[in-house]
Amino acid sequence: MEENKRIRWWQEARFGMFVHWGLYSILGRGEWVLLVERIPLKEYAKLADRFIPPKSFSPEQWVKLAKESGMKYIVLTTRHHDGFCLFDSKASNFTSVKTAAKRDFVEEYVDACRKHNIRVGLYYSLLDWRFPGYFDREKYPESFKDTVEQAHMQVKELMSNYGKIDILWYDGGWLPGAEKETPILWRSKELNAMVRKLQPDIIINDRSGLPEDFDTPEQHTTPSKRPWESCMTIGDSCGWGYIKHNPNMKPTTQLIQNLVSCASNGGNYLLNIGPKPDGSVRREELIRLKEIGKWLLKNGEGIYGTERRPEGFGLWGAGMLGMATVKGNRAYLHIFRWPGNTAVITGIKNRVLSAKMLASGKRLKVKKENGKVIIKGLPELPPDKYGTVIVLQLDGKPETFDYSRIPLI
Ligand code: FHN
Repeated sequence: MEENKRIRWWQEARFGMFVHWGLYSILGRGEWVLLVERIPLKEYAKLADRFIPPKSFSPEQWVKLAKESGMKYIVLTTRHHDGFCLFDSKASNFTSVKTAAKRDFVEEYVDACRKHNIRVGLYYSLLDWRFPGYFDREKYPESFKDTVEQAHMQVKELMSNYGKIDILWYDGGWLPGAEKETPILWRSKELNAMVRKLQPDIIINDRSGLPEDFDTPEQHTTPSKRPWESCMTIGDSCGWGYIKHNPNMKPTTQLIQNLVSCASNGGNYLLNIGPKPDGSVRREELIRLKEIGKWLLKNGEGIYGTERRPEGFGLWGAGMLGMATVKGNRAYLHIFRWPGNTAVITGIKNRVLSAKMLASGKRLKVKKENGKVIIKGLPELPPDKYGTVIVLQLDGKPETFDYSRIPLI
C-alpha cells in the first residue's frame, strides 16, 4: 500500500486509548513495581496465581469506553517489561493462558475491537526484566540471545495469530550502555521486515531503535516533523499501570487542550488508562473520558481529519484565547479563554468568508480589519466550559500572516 495511504486513517483518527494492564495491576503501585522494589522474580511470578479477572469482565468494556470517549483506536500492553503475556505463547509459560486466568486477553480484545469497528494496536515490550542478559549482555550472553529470540518469536505470534493488526507499538527497546547498536542488538530490521510481511498495512512506532512510521513523545505534546503521537497518563506520575492512591489527576480541561494541541500540530493523542486487576476502569478515569467523549460529539469536526496547521497560523490571537486546527479551507478556533462578546484573531492571511459556532451552528458576524479577524456577537460567557469552537470558512488553504516585524500604528 502507498506509504501515506497506509498511515492516513491513523492521522485522521487523532485520538486513541492506551491500556496498561497486567500482573502489576494487582499491587496497585504502577507497572515498574517489579524493578523499582526489586521484588524477587519467583515472588513476583506468584502474582499470576492471583490474576483471575472475573468472568463478567471482558475487554469489550474498554472498547465500548474508547468509543464513548471518541477514541478511534486502542493500544493494549500485550506484554510489559515484567514479561507477563496477555496472550498464548509457545515461547513462554508466563502467560495469562497458562496460569490461573486461563484466558487469552489479546484474542478477546482484538475480537471486541473488530466488533465495534475500533482499530487494533498491540504494545509489546522488547525487554523482559526476567532475563539477566538484559541487564548485562557481556556477563550473560546466552540469556541476552534468549531474550532477543523470545521477542522475535512472540512478535511473530502476535502478528500471525490474531488477524489484521493496525498498529505495532514497541516499547522497552533501550539496552543499558547501547545507543546506535540498539537496532542491531534486537535485529530490528529483520524483525520489522517480518512484521510487514505478515501485516502489510500495519504502522509501527519508533521504539525498536528504528524510526519506522511515527514518533512517540511521552508525557508531553511537543510536535515532531514526522508523523507523531503523544502518549500520556491521566495521573501526574509516570505510572501507567493501576496506581491505587493517586489523588492528582489531570482535569478534563487540560486533557482536551492536550488533544487540541496535538491535532493543531498534526499529531495524535494516546491517552492512557490503568485498569484495576479485575479489568474495571477507575472512576476518575471514567468520568474524564466520558466528558471528553461528550465534548467530541459536539466538536469532533475540529479534531478528526484535521491537518498540521501552517506555523504561526492563528497564533497571534488564538494563541492567547486558545489554539487553531485546520482542515481544507476551514479553520477551527478552539477558544479556551473566553474573550466576551468580541474575539480578535490575528495571524490569518486569508479572507474569511463566514464564521459560525461549531456546536450550535449559530452564524456569527465576522470582518477583516487591518489584517485582523474580528468576530462579533459572541455570548458574554463561554458556552462550553471545556472549550468553544468557532469555524471560519476561508477563501483557500489556511495561510499565516506574521506580525512580528510590523510596528503598532
Ligand atoms: O517504561 C515504559 C512505561 O512503563 C510505559 O509503558 C511507557 C508508555 O509509553 N513507556 C515506557 C517508558 O518510555
